[in-house]
Amino acid sequence: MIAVPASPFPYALPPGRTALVVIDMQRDFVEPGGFGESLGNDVARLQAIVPAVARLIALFRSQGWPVIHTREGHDPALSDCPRSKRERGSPSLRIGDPGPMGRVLVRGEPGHAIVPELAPLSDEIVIDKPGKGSFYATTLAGELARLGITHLVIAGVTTEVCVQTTMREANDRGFECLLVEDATESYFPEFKAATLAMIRAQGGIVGWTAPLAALETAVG
Ligand code: C5J
Repeated sequence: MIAVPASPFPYALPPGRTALVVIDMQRDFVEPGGFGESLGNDVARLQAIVPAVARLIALFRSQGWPVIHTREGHDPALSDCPRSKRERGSPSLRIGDPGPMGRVLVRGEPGHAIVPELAPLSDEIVIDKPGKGSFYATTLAGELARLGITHLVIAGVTTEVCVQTTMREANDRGFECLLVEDATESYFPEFKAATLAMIRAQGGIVGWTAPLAALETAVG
């Protein structure tokens, strides 16, 4: 076990049973012209964490530990996109509409791709998900079982939406989860702060949080 200084208490990381899950670091959320911006958000905050996420991915690759990437999106016919999701609110572009990076949040379009700096290696697992949680309607649970994974280190965007939903889904399935504080981001700083606080409250009711440097030092 590797002891990682974390909140609310040290996180015991078992090498060989720990995977990194990088959530939705897609152009549609991180770059101008995509889904995130169509909802009225400033994507610059999310762009700023790309170097930290790259360091985290490099750490896992250097240890030979699994790196799993997720992508939120829908098939071109939008058959897996609930009407409620497409029609809610008044975005400048709706899911499936043509935008500067192709059809918004549709698989195979340029905007759906993971940003080039964090591109998955050919042998890394990529989970396509239609929802906010990474377990809903995906193969993630099966992949983790196949790999014998019990612990998840989590990064990506956005902290209070897909990251938190995934961490709660994982926690309910018995995974011990650590969220890397500076490798996750929200369009809303106050939502990020609140999410980190609620995850580690009540003795780590959803899991742990730690800065990237603490994990890097502990893993060595
Ligand atoms: C959102 C996500 N925020 N990846 N998706 O719609 O967090």
